[in-house]
Amino acid sequence: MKFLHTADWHIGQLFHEFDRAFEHQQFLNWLVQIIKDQEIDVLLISGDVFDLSNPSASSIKMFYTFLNNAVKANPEIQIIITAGNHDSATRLESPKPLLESSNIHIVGVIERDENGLIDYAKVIIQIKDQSGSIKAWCIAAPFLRIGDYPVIPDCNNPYAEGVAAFYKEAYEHIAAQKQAGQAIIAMGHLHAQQAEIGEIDKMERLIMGGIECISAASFPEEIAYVALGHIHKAQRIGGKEHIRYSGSPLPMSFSERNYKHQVITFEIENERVKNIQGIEIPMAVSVLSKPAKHAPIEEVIMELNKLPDAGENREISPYLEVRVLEDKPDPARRHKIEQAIQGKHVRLATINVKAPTTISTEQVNTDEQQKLDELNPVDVFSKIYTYTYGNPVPADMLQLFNQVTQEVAQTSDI
Ligand SMILES: [Mn+2]
Repeated sequence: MKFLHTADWHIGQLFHEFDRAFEHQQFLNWLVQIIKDQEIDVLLISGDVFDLSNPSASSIKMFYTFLNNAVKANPEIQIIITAGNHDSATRLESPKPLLESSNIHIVGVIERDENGLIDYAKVIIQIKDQSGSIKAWCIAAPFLRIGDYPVIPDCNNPYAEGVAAFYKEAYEHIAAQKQAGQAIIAMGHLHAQQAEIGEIDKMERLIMGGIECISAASFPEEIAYVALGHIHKAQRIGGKEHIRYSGSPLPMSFSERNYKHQVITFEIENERVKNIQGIEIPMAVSVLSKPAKHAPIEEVIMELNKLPDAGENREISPYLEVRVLEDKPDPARRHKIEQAIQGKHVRLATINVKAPTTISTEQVNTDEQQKLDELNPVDVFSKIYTYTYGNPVPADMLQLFNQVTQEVAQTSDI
């Protein structure tokens, strides 16, 4: 039985204001072809199908069209979809009644029974072969929020220990009814310990309040494969081949430009996993950072001039991050860059400005801890300038700033 594991599609994501519908469509077309060519029996999507909890009509349509095409590519396919932290658990689940009769399962919400206990039967999906006999069981866990996992009394880490207990109890629920020769697999949308993370993942961690990481030991040993989502870099966890992040199909930030974006396929035979393989996803649109290292604007422009000319199709022009080294503000920076890339085969996504020498906030602040109302506007301006550019404000600029503050003061006196 052949499985395909993917996650973190983030359909509907804007890349620095650019709509990515074209890229998502290319990926989904490619995936349908892979399902067909590789004769995939089970497709696992481990969360963050959409980028927003209220996806647009066109994003939803794109997803359902994909499901329809995937089923056409292999009418016997089983599809298991879980909600990530970006998805609305209830909204993702809303077509469930319609899909119940098909082989498409969506798990967004953790339900409880009349006694208030977690209803594990609702997150456990039976995977059957063409003759209808059970070949494997899947713990289809979505992103778990407070209240979704068991409460462990007197523990140091309620989240990490609660999530571990969730997988253990779900596993026991299956173990009590499964027969020999049937495998158990699990899905999860979480931050695993020792996971290598990128810029966006760090941001998410801050947004989510830096909740604790889940150790690889939280998944019972008998689980044949753990299909994870949430971290965008494809990787295995805790040195274990069978506990993996598939990674996101599209780069979500410039820091992900060197990732090998992929989906994972594996086979289940009896209770074991075999032939775990990554299939690299062709990049419809690449992300470029120019120059390789931050450089003064003159050098940057020379580098940008070397870029190839644009072809017919703007949809496939690479996204460009321009890296500029600046020791003083340059109001014409954007204009110069836009001029240089006119007619070039790139789309300007962002300008990343850096000072040659950076000063930490502490260095600027330690001389004296002053209250904001003790500082005059010129002091605040000087401190921010020094912090940003690593050198003192030039005399002419300071004079102009003084002039402005005096004018403002005079106006407010009247
Ligand atoms: Mn996520």
